[in-house]
Amino acid sequence: MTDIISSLGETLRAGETVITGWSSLPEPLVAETMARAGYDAVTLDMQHGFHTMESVHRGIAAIRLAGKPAIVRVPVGDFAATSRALDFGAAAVIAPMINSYEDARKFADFMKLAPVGSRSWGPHRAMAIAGGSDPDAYLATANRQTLALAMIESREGVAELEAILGVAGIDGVFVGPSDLSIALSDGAALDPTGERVMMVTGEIAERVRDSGKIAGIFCSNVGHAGTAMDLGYRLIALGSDASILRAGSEALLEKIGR
Ligand code: 3PY
Ligand code: MG
Repeated sequence: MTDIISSLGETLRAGETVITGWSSLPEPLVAETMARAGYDAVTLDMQHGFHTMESVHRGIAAIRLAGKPAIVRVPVGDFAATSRALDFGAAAVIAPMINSYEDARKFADFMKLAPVGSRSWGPHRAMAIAGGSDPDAYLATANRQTLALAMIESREGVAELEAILGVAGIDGVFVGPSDLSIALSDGAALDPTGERVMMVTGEIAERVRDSGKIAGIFCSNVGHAGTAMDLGYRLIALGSDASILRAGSEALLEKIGR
């Protein structure tokens, strides 16, 4: 495989920061535009965004065309979709609501080829868009080069963090501050940058650092992203296509008095 697949893992493992755009609109040209605008990676969201397997496989190719790695967030519990995202050339997959050791094991099992997991063979598209066709090379490198990122966004997930991080085949975590804020407040508040969530976010970063794995997080604004980076997060999701389009449209219309 060429380094377009491997670069994301290597960059993050080297401690460098990766800023990913967040694509919820299921149009490959939008994801490609974000990649060309300068994001280090683009994440296609199948959980809350409108992406489907169809737009994911086209979106990955479009992001790759712009020379950037693609990340896919699958729907809750849809572990079969994780293998398909890898087959289509995703450099990393984010699985939401990983709340237990068992969830993490299942996720890793679908993400990793033997002997780590039991992912079924079929990365023909992934090899093609990486510009290679050497199955032996893919088999030898895919488990390390493609990343399984477990979302920590519940009380159970935080409590089980060490066990989740201990699963072979889990490369890191990705914090969901919105769900975490609802969980930590027992449903009283959606406050992704609140004091309580930020404290737990800091604790998670420390525990991930001790494990030697990768820490990522969804950030709601630039200030949040700066704090997350200071805490040690290296994969930072900042800015969704829909919100950028809306904010840009509003700013333009305001300038012309509308
Ligand atoms: C959360 O903040 O809960 C997320 O899942 C971010 O997308
Ligand atoms: Mg969430």
